[in-house]
Amino acid sequence: FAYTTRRHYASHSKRSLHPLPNNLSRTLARQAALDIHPEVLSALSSSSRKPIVALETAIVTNGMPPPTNLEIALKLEQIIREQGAVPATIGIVGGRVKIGLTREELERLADTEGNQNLVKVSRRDIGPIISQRLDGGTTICGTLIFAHLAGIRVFATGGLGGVHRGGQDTMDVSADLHELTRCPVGVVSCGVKSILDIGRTLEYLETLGIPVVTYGNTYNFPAFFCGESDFNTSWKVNDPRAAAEILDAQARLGLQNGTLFAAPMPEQFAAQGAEVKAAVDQAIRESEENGMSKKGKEVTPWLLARVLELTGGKSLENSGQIAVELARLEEERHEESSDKLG
Ligand code: PSU
Ligand code: MN
Repeated sequence: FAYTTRRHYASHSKRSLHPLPNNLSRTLARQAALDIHPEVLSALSSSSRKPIVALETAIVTNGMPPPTNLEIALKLEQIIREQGAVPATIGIVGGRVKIGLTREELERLADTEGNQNLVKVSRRDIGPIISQRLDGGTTICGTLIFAHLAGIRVFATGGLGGVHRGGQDTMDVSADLHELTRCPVGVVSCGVKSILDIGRTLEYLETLGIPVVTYGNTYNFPAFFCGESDFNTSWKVNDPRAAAEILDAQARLGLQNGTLFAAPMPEQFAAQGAEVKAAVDQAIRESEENGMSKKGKEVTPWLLARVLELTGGKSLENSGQIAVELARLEEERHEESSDKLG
């Protein structure tokens, strides 16, 4: 108990002196190939602490063609800001990890000139891409790692990677799933990528001990933007406060796993959702028939653009609101413990 109390004091005094969160000491931050954008650094610091939402860049470098990728990345940041949170778009530029990208850096990753070789960065790629000073977009796996390193606890994205169809034979299972066991970050999404085996992905998440929570008034796990799936989750929350409380409860126990929040598409889009589903099914059939067809590659960008159109960035709004509530909870807790100590 004495230890806990001492630690409590220590983290208190650190809070006022230290601009960086506990996951990265000052010394390490100086030595690492890592830059935190001034706006994000200020949002992380105790004096001006603000809610932050991490965003990935694999969808910018590898998911969508220019200039749509740049437009969408900027739009996502804007939606986060409108919710009163600070966006931290994470990527790798010239072999340096960037937590929060400048406009120029984002443009470089969006490759509007079309002359770059951009890496899709998962955990396995981090050492090589940094040492070879390349540019790359971080997947959900890669983004989780750096968000956690910086102490960012909410992350907005479209679709989580998972078990691919036929994955029981090919063993094609995204590293996104395992990363959620080591990064205590809330991932707010529309579900998993539309090309996956949803049932097996949910089984895998259960085995890994990742809470899967439907964000809405249903237990149904959304089929990305194709409406309902045939699967239910064990938990649902209906508002940002309830979502933040889940993250907070886990954090207070020091649990290291992340949480997946999956928000179904708003009801008024259900009909369009069915249309999209038919298109996805057709695209998947085609790509299955002729291997990874050109059409198959183009379908993701089209779908991503479409989901934004259909949902109006709903999942982004949700994540912004959860980050705001989480910051509020932390503040309340901070005041509570100050009262107790004082
Ligand atoms: N969702 C999409 N398109 C994508 C991705 C997600 O609709 O390109 C990206 C995300 O960055 C996700 C990654 O983390 O794909 C997973 O890729 P893999 O299955 O190779 O791990
Ligand atoms: Mn894979």
